[in-house]
Amino acid sequence: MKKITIGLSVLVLLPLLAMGQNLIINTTNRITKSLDGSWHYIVDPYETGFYNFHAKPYEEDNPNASAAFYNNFHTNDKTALVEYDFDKSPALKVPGDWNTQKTDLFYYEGTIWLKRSFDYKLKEGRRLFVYFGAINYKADVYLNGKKLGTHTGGFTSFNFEITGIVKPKDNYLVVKVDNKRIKEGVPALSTDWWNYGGITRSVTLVEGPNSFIRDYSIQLKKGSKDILTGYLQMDNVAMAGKAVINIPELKIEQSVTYDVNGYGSFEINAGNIQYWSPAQPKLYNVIIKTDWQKIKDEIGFRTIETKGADILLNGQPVFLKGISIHEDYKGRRAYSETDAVALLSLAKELECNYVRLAHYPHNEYMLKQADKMGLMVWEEIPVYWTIDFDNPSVYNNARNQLTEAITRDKNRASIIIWSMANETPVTSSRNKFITNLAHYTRSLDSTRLISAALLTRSENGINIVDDTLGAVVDVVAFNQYRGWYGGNLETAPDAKWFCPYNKPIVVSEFGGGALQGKHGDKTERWTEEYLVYLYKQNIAMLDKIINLRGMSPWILMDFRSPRRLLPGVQDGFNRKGLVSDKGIKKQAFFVLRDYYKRK
Ligand code: GCB
Repeated sequence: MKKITIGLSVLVLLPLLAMGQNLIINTTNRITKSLDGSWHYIVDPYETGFYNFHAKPYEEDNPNASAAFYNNFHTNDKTALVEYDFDKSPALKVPGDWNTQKTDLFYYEGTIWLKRSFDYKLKEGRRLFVYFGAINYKADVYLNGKKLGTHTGGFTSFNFEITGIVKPKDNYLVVKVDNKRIKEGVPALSTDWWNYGGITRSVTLVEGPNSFIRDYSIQLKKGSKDILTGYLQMDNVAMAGKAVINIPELKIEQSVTYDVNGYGSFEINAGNIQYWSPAQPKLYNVIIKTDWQKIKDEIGFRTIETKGADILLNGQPVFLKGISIHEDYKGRRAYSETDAVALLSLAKELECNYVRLAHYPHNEYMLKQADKMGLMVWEEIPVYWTIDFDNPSVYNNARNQLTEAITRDKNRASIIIWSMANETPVTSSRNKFITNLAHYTRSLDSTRLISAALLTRSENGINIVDDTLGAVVDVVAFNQYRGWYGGNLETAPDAKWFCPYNKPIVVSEFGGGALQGKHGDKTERWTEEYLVYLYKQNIAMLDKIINLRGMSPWILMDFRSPRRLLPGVQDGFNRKGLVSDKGIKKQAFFVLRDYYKRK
């Protein structure tokens, strides 16, 4: 623990934790240098480079120990004992999961250290940050032997300032990545997706002036057709000042005052806005200017609300023709803009206007592309199945992941729903946990809808959707697997449904498995014909739910899952994709596409 004294008060600092609050947004439109590429790595299952032989972390006991891997120790002294060497170790590509890059790391869950060196001339009066798109799951980050901080959570962005540490030459950035699954994690021990380890998204150096525009929010005001509202957040201002928001196409040039903390809120009468929608995904150039900086974004404006059973986009009822998507492309973690375009183009081919990005925040390319391509988005945090709902630190972890997701993505018109959780067991601690997350989300962003993928139950042959969280969310969503995990397909269209909430219903999952290319009778599991029949019968069934306002069947592409073991069929893949992991469409793809065309 460190202590620093400010004036008369003494602050006790916990070890540095990267939290959503200091996240720099829209990094792609800033002055940056990429640190992607080849990084040397050391596999360290015993965490030898972190703990001494009595299990004490070097950083507490002896931070300069040559044996601590973050010190990247080298010497010409031939008598010295040194038991590691990054530069003689093999390399991994960053971004990228380690599992699919090296066969011997396929099932690896534990610590791997990655190192990359770089040069950087930072001019006087400028500041520099290292920004990570995502690291799964826990990251300890060091520059030139100094600890920058720790980050927990595998799917959100974070950054650390390195202004005072970076040198013109030979910096070494060392990251200890640990993807061990833990009971107190979010997610916890069990998921139905691959626990890809590594620096799975880009690493970037972000440069800015001494005071800079760190964060901003610009959206249509709730309930208004033409008022833009939001805030600007400057970092490190000496006094109150002014910034300008410029939207040339709307002839907006509005001055915004920020206070001594760098915060300024605003409302702008925007006149005649062309709203963002799937039919016309209009984005406006938005420029924020101060004396020291100018930053550009492309932002769409739209309203999203519910009225009774309807979802209204820009005041008009809309049906969410969706598909669920994992951040998995052709059997590896997706990470690039090309991957994002490939996945979302398949959704467009399917005639979707909506995608559920399951089960965690996806990379930023997905959101920026969804904005451009006109796809509405459900974004989710990995509060999945059975996490430890009684543990306050688990709540703080989930809340922090939510903060980081909303901070990064709140200016994306495509996002219409924040989802709190997936298929969590109904208990009072879970209800409290998720209700608190929902209230918290509304306090950060009052303009979007809140949902969670719930479960149904059955009583006297009736399917009942009465999870108490239904009262908390704006959109009642549930997953159901009729004809796959149970339930008869033949009689599916006659199924009866009951939901006590007069709210829109979105079926967040249904589906079944098929091996692309396997054919047979519609009653034979794993055949394409079975999946076709399952889709037809499920669609016939769900279409009769009176409040149904959308669906996102499970799932666009076959994806890796260690739970899916059947040889010759699954081989480590969840086969519920409408497209195989090789990219080939199954017949059921066209069943759903035709339904969406008709709808
Ligand atoms: C679910 C889960 C999803 C699984 C899917 C399945 O209900 O939400 O993560 O992958 O079922 O295939 O069983």
